[in-house]
Amino acid sequence: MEIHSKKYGLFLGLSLIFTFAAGFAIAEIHHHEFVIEPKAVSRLCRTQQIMTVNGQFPGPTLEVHNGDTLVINVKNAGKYDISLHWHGVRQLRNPWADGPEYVTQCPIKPGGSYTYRFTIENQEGTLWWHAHSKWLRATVYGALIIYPKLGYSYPFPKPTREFPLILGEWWNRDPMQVLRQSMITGAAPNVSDAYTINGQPGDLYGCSNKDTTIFPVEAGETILLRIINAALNQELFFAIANHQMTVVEADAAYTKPFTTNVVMIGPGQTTNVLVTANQPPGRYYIAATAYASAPGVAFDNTTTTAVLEYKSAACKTKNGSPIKPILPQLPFWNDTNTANAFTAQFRGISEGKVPLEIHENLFFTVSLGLINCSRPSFRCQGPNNTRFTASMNNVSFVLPRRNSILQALYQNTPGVFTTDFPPVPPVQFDYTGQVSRAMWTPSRGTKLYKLKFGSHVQIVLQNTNISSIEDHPMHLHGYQFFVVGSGKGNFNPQRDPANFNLVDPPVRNTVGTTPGGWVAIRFVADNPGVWLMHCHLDVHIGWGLAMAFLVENGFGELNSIQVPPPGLPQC
Ligand SMILES: *[C@@H]1O[C@H](CO)[C@@H](O)[C@H](O)[C@H]1NC(C)=O
Ligand SMILES: *[C@@H]1O[C@H](CO)[C@@H](O)[C@H](O)[C@H]1NC(C)=O
Ligand SMILES: *[C@@H]1O[C@H](CO)[C@@H](O)[C@H](O)[C@H]1NC(C)=O
Ligand SMILES: *[C@@H]1O[C@H](CO)[C@@H](O)[C@H](O)[C@H]1NC(C)=O
Ligand SMILES: *[C@@H]1O[C@H](CO)[C@@H](O)[C@H](O)[C@H]1NC(C)=O
Ligand SMILES: *[C@@H]1O[C@H](CO)[C@@H](O)[C@H](O)[C@H]1NC(C)=O
Ligand SMILES: *[C@@H]1O[C@H](CO)[C@@H](O)[C@H](O)[C@H]1NC(C)=O
Ligand SMILES: [Cu+2]
Repeated sequence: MEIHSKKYGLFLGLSLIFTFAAGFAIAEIHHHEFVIEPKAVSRLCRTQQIMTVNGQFPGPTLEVHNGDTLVINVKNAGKYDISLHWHGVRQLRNPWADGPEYVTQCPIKPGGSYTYRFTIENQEGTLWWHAHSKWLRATVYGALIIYPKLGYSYPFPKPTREFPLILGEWWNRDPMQVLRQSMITGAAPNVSDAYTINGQPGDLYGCSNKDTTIFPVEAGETILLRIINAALNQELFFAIANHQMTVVEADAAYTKPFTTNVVMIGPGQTTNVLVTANQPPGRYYIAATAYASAPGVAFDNTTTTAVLEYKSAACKTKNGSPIKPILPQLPFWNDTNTANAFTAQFRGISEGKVPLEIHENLFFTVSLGLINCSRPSFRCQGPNNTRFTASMNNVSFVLPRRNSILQALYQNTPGVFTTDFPPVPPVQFDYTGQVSRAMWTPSRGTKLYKLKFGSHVQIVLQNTNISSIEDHPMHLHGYQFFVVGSGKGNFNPQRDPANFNLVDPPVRNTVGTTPGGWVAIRFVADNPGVWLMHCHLDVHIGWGLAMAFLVENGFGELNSIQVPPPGLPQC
């Protein structure tokens, strides 16, 4: 790996196969030009300008093998600052390529460019990439598919066909305007107008259906669907009429296979499922709709569809009208039991890898909140003249404005961040019970938590009932982690660890904190850098539901952050 990452610079501009000296594995370098540009697209019978990559929506699918290097030159021909994040890629010692604006880099200004260079090291499966600036990821996203190294195969029978299946969320407005309005008013932003599958809402929206996404299958074959939830603010239930799904991988980590009729997938998560076309040849809806865990909170209650279409099926009835596909049964929008039952089935294939001795025992609350206004005002249109906010351990995360955290760290620039993020909540309370209204307003800050290189970390993420109980899909940059336990109510440090799965827990990069419950994760802090941890509902990250880790360098160059790449944008 080291030889590789040092040498690829020599070959810039050439697209060639690079062979390791050892001669065993062949790693390829993939060069891509990504031009961020506005494009007029029509959905729900309206045409509007959206931000795209190379005019494509969804953006280009990147297909690589484990061990390959990507060199992606991003040119910003749009009107907004932007940065791109390679969601789930570990970026070992290379936080410079991670992407969240003001965290690991300054954004790419309109007219500017930045080349992301990174190598996939020991990861395979489905990941994705997306904008990590404000709400631009509403339309700037695409799949990142990592195949096993050449000569290696999946730990399940090879499917005859594979499809990326990206779930998205669509507004009949520029999403940046929707965000802007909510930032002015302090109220919750408008919910979306549609969900999409590979960019198309499907034909339940009372609009032209000719663009519905079709997944063609031969009767009898087994296909792989690489499901990605790229929705901005909504966890989703997903099902295929009359077809069972076998889950084999999630967040680029293989799982013990299990069969299910419904998938629950949070923004940021991916789930690979095998589907066997074992039904009478026909047309079957693939559908997704909201899993909305917060009682009384508005959400987009529509349903997006695509069609699983048997090639041998008749498309028209005898009189020429199209055959209406069968709709799958989807759970009710507040069906937390079904969501939890699905998630509980995950088992990893990571026997013997889970850290058992813990050096850093962290306990983080994840909360919404409200800021009181002294008097009614246009800027306080949250409930009872408030503004919405959110926090972890009662700190609402504030992005720096004048520098990125990583650049400030590297240049020793003071005043950009502090390293006093609390390891436990500053005040203990009944997290999931009735919380005194006086405690609903967090403090603000750009606080990081420092981790020693190589330390074994456990984090219990505790959901709270501040302002509302709601599932938060929590994403950690730069790492994959073991999900060792979860439960209802308040975490009990005496009783609950006894039930942890330390044998074959699932490995993920994004995990839900069940509404009114907790989830425990573990990882080894072997990747130095600044790594954001945040709720992947963009509405919540905007309110401050985030923190960041500063993982210190280990001993020697091989355990330290690489030097910054050329052309890193400055603020
Ligand atoms: C949000 O929804 C309200 C009510 O439907 C509407 O008046 C407003 O224009 C919408 N704002 C945006 C930015 O779409
Ligand atoms: C969705 O919400 C709207 C407005 O609240 C309501 O009129 C409609 O019946 C709901 N639709 C479904 C499918 O629940
Ligand atoms: C879900 O919502 C329905 C209708 O609003 C309600 O009757 C039901 O009790 C709710 N279920 C749960 C588990 O909250
Ligand atoms: C708003 O105020 C009303 C009346 O005082 C109260 O019943 C309600 O719970 C308050 N809502 C919130 C979110 O504070
Ligand atoms: C959560 O807090 C609300 C008040 O904001 C309260 O009505 C509700 O009972 C609480 N839920 C639980 C499980 O205690
Ligand atoms: C905000 O206002 C509510 C009453 O609406 C009050 O109960 C609460 O203590 C106030 N919070 C703060 C932090 O002042
Ligand atoms: C959060 O901090 C604020 C400001 O110090 C305080 O008023 C509030 O009670 C704290 N809330 C919690 C949940 O600790
Ligand atoms: Cu959240």
